[in-house]
Amino acid sequence: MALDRKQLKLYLVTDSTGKSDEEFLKALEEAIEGGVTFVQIREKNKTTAEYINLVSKALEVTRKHGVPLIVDDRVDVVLATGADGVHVGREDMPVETARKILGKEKIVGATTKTVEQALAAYKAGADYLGVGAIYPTTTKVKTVLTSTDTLNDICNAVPIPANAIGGLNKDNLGVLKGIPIAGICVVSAIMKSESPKEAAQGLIKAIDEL
Ligand code: TZP
Ligand code: MG
Repeated sequence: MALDRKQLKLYLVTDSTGKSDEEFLKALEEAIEGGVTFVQIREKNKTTAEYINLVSKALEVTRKHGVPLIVDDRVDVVLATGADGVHVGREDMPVETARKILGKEKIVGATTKTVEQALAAYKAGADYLGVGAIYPTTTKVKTVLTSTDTLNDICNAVPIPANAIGGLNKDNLGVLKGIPIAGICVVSAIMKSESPKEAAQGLIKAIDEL
């Protein structure tokens, strides 16, 4: 699947904690209706069987709306469900290996925190980069902060799109002004909201005002 940088404008990384599958799928659909353009399913506490089941159901929602859905880390779950690709972090499968297994039609995204890592991920076949955490996050404890200067340098160093991630919400995007990101990635700003649709709409508005 060829990835257009516009598709990365509002990138939702999911967290189904505290939600039944039905509640999760409803939140996902509402978020897409509110403007989410890209979805990464990220589950840390599911069995493989549960993960495959949830991704299969989520794909019905994302396909209906023409939004790509990729899976965090789990190349096996991508192969099992036919999802659109994978996102690999620093401790996950190397980009080159994921690309080799999934082929050129699938999306492979990578987390990078330095220009050197960004160039390596690009050369290894990544389609886009996630860069952060920009702010401290309550979602992922094991991450370090990345400065907006580094984010800017990464965007200018590689020809593939890069998104900012980490602690972002509609009221704190100002630090990203002028940096040529393709979009932002959020977890809590949408997943912890009472109304995922309104949360997504608010984020789109804030991105447009940058
Ligand atoms: N990678 C870097 S920060 C982060 C990930 C997956 C979590 C971002 O979550 P939130 O809730 O938007 O801060
Ligand atoms: Mg990971």
